[in-house]
Amino acid sequence: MYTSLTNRRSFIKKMAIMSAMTAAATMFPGILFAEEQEEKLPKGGNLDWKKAPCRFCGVGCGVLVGVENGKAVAVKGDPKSPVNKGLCCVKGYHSVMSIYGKDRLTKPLVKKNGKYVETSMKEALDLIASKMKTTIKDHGKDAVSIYGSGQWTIPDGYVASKLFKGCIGTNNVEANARLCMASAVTGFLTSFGLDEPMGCYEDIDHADVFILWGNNMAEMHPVLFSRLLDQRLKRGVKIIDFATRTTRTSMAADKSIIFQPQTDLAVANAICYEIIKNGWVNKSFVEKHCSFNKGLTNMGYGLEDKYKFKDKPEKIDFEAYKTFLEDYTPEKVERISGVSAKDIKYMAAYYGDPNKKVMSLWCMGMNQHTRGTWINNLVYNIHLLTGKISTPGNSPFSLTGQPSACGTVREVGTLTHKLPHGVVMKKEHREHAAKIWDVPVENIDPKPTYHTVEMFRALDRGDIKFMWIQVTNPMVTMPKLKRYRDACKKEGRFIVVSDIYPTPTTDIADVILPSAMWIEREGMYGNSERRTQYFEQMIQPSGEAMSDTWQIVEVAKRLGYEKQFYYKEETHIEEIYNEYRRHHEGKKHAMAPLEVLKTQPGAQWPYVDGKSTKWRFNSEYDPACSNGEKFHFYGKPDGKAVIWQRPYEPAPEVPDKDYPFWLCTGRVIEHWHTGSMTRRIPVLHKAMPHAYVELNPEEAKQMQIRTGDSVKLTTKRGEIILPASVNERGVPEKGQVFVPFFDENMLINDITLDAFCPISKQPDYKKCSVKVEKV
Ligand code: MGD
Ligand code: MGD
Ligand code: SF4
Ligand code: MOS
Repeated sequence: MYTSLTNRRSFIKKMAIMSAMTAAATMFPGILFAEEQEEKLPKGGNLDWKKAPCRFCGVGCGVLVGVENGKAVAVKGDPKSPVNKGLCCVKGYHSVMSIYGKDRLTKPLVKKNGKYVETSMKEALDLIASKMKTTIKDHGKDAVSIYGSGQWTIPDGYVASKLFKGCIGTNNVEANARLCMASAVTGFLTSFGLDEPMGCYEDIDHADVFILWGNNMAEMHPVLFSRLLDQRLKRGVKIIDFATRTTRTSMAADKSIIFQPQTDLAVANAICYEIIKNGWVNKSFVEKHCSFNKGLTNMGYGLEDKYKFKDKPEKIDFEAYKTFLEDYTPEKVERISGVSAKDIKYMAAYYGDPNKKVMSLWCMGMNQHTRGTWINNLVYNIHLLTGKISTPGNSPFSLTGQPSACGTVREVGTLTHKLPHGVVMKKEHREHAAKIWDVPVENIDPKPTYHTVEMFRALDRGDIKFMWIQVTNPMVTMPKLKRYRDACKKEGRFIVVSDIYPTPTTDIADVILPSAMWIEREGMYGNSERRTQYFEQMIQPSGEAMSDTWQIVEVAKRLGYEKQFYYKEETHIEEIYNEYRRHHEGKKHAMAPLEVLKTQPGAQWPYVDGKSTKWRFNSEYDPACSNGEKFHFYGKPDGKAVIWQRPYEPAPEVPDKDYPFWLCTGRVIEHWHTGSMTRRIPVLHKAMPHAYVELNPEEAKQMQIRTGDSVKLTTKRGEIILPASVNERGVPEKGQVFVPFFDENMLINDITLDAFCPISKQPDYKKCSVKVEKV
């Protein structure tokens, strides 16, 4: 029933005997130990406060960490940070406690005859390098891979990309942000030709209306959400929560509008229909700054292996686009979406009102979507038609989740097709990277290999034999997990996992490397608003733990790349950052010098002439604009942003008579993703001790299910039993259920679907069909 993984099970058993914990408590390794630790933390005294960005979410709050006797013992919000202005959320305040869980990994472990044996760091790194060498020799360079994270620091991702893409010559570099931000990226690229938001958090201080497109900001971006609430107190702004379920965000909003899963596509088109019909189009803006495209449709859902898809954009004109929208009158869309025509018109009227500044915000509801690229495009369409973009308060804003999904994955380019500046497919981009990396340009392969889901499928097939996993826990977070767990365990695969705690992913590793966490090393993160932030090393790493950056450097040297990995241990972060900055030189993407990051609460790229850029594509703020107009979308060759004709298409798996409910998955405020860190923080663990399935109250009553009762969920991929939650944290609509994924003992991903957006390759964790039974 509740999954429990072998080697941790024995560890738990040992601890259970030692402290005579209850059966339930044994399911949470580490947590009780952190509690003991709490007692031991020094209290009061002379704290030395040092600044850092928060370890957790993509808001990127500035925090001050209190260090005493070599230990991080307290956290407060940095009042100087323009992001959070001194505030933090529960995760931020308790973040330092996640360093001190009793079962921190402190020594490398190597699997020998099915058992983990402690070794020295030197031996473990020697083994990894020799495994990589023989794998490359026997099976070619594309048999080795690295799977990283939006929680990698910038230097971690940079050296990973340099080693794999530049030196070894394989594009087998991916990161978990594929599961998270890929649709946001392809949305930006198709609409604007350049990634990342044009606006910034300061938009919050100027906007009159906030429309949230299926993100639960009160729980997932809490400090930013408090800035919205603060504006409501000060200026009476309106907050509209447009979502598929009722959450704490809906409860705090001025209006909650619920739509059926996937139909946001239809509603966005209906809003555009209304804008045109009512004459709310900003004609001069559209004529000067926009062009119209139509893409391919019926492009599948990436379920087939080796699925190849090529979009073929076709230019169209405004009239053709207008005709296409005739299918999306509010009355027609009401029937598909469940949103009343009145509510569609209500939202359209705010977007259309020239006297209201509107900020749209979104995150995983729109990105984890089998038409994720499309729905990103469609929300940009609304802002482009009305010209509400790139000015303070008028802002389509794609929120990121992880602290450095932008900084490390999108900007450093740790995805198969990417380079720090540009893409592997383009010769001039390869030449630029090769020059800085000091490698022959022929080393860089012009063909992308595998995106994340395909990378694990390649491991399953045996095309990939070696995988190094850093700062991510895929044996909890991959969709359709069982297939990929079985793949990792296959004969002839060699898996290295760098983590700070034992997890279901370290359970499948051949080598486990203990990593230095966050302020145990030096690094930088980049947040949602293009802000790069630096943190120094404040405390000593636990045991032999080594930073992820230096682990890669050590292996690179062993593989014979001493020339490229010339960095000195004492100064390597600075050397790497300075080298990295060279990739982004120029007005469109320049990164701030390290001295600036050290003294300021971060800087926003493009950082030009000693200044951060707050609003891109607007000549008043952005020095890269050069067309002599107020706006310049210089990411596209013609300087124009694209309005895309994209239809509504249903999800790949919809409820039917055998699996009559929608299953949505996501997060809760207390826990960070797989809970490996937050479940070791006693207060957070106590507040949210285990996963559950959220049911609609009326349906729960019909099925005679009450909170705490066991409920079996079955999809085409398997089944899982969870306790019910009725009228607690969130309330799903009829015909829908919701499960958070933080609990490694109740692996919801064993039953999710691995269908993805064929353009972004980002899986849709928000929708599949499920059977719900009381057991
Ligand atoms: P989720 O819980 O993943 O959160 O932040 P969010 O995206 O805000 O998303 C759930 C929402 O998806 C649901 O409430 C539902 O309304 C919406 N949804 C479902 N189906 C659809 C659909 O068809 N269309 C649309 N538009 N919406 C739909 C995620 C973010 O949170 C991320 S990516 C990360 S990496 C961070 N993780 C994280 C965490 O683990 N814990 C905490 N406390 N905060 C976090 N912040 C970040
Ligand atoms: P995390 O728990 O963040 O989850 O998924 P993951 O990245 O897999 O994993 C981070 C790991 O790094 C933890 O094991 C932690 O202990 C370890 N760690 C912490 N600090 C360090 C360090 O400094 N070095 C090293 N080496 N390790 C460290 C997140 C992913 O999940 C994301 S971003 C999304 S958006 C997806 N969302 C999602 C969903 O909405 N629903 C479902 N069902 N599944 C999902 N999976 C995806
Ligand atoms: Fe950290 Fe995000 Fe909370 Fe800010 S909102 S304190 S960045 S987890
Ligand atoms: Mo979730 S960044 O946005 O990885």
